[in-house]
Amino acid sequence: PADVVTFGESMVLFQPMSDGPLAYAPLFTRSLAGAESNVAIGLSRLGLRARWISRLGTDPFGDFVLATLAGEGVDVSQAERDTGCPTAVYFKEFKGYGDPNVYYYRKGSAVSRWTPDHVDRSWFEGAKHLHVTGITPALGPSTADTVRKAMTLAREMGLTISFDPNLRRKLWSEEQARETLLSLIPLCDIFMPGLEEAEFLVGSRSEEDYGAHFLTMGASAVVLKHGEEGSIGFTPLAAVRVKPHTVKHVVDTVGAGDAFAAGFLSAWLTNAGDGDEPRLSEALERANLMGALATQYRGDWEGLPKLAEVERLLAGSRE
Ligand code: KDG
Repeated sequence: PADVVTFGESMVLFQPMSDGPLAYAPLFTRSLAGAESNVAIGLSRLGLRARWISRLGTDPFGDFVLATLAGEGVDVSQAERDTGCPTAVYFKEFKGYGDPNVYYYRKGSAVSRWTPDHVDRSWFEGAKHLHVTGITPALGPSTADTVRKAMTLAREMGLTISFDPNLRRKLWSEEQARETLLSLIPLCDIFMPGLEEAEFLVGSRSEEDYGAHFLTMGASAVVLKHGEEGSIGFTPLAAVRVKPHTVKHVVDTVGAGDAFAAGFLSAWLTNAGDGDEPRLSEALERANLMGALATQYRGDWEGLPKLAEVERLLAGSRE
């Protein structure tokens, strides 16, 4: 059984050991990246059972991705291997300020070949919740339909669904991204955009208007990520703003949104009975902390805490 299922593409990540132009970086470390597997690792570290569904090449990088996720306690038993396509690769470029630049080598990857026919009931059996992102629909000719079918089937099977739009402008045109991401919102229960993504999707509005708008589109909870300003959650019964967990230095922002999602879901899914307001506050507090901790290390997920550390840090910040 799994508490949460995620599905999407994970890549081998190469990070230069020095800041500055990638063209002159001689040495790299190798790790793993992928929004959905980041969430799965975050959830696993927080004590939930996470299942990650994907496709990988039959290459050594595919072996590495599987071994790393399995080592983090994530159920990878349903990830498929494709003999004809490679595992995707991804490079970051650190400038010494701001968000890193990213370079993807994922065209023609095993995940880019996903079609709705691959979606299988066994993906969701025994699970309570599905988490998807707006990256997968951008990856191949039929990956958007694959995501749509997966969300529809998961819903039929009684799972709740969270959706992080994770807008990646390098992967598709603005028009395609806007249209596809908007079309998936009615299929989710929890919609979790960043403030800039909300603006990209429906134009500039107040935070309250974003909350109301996405609730009207069919979500039962909306979580707006406001980075260094914290986050705000909306349900039809409550609106809660939670201040950020502040950190002195930000090392690498990539992966912070996934850590935030893992923090939010870990609390939201395990605490159903308290009423919307305390439930939102608790989940947002944990989400803010996870997002902040993820920025403290190079790499998307290496710095994510285990449950005991989260509880210790949250208890400390309430004193
Ligand atoms: O959210 C972090 C992701 O952006 C990173 O792990 C790589 O999945 C990735 C993507 O497609 O950008």
